[in-house]
Amino acid sequence: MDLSSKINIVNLSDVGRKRPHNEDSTVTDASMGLVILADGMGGYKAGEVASALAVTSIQHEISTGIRHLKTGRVDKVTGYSYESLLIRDAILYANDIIFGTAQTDPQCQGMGTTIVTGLFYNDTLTIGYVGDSRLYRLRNNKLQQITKDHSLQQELIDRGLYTVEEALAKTPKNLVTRALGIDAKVQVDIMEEQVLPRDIFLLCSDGLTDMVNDEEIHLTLSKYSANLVQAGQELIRLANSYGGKDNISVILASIRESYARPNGLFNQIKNRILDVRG
Ligand SMILES: [Mn+2]
Repeated sequence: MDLSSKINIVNLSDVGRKRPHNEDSTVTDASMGLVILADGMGGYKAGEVASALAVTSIQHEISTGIRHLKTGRVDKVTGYSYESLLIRDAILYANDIIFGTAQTDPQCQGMGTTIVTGLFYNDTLTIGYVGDSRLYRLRNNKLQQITKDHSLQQELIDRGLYTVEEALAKTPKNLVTRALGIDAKVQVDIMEEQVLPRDIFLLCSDGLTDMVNDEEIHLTLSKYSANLVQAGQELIRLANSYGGKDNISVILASIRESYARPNGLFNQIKNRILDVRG
């Protein structure tokens, strides 16, 4: 199913005002409903290598894997859709590649990257992520952060040691507690969200969220909801106007209409028969 007429996707990345390179990488495929954003870290240009390896390998794994996927089915062990498992496995595979490269290439030693991967299918969005790049949703004029940062700040808040305000004031920014490529193993968080027409989703790197607060992101998305390119450009302009201390990447996806699978009932019955057969 080609989703490009149902979902409008925009992909923008900017080096910002202070950094010599852009170490973020983004990839989108409107037809497949695939959005991927990575924020690399590491020595001279190694961050770029890590984030690029992540987005290209994940795009490749998902676009090849989806052709053989039994859509509309749920894995009995994990309770996740097969699409979700494909995303998780693609991210784990990216971790293997980045970790392996970091071990063998001295210039890439210690490199790593965050990842947020989203796949739209059957009025659903599955998100797989590691690190502190985020996904937000604007629905009924409410902005909600869907992902939860894998960061020191967030952990201290979760453990009740700090309030949000205290954590922001007292702990260093950008200390991620999980990233791709750092270790042979990594834990990927998976979320499955129902999607409604007129929803707008935002994936972004911390170069946006460290500079522009949620309220201003909300105002900007609401104001430019009819023009995603303008919305993205305005977010990047704001981040740069507040200093642009880091690379800024923004992927926006707005839902024009339902993209439920055609012949939904037929597929449901068919899948139930397949389930009975095992
Ligand atoms: Mn960053």
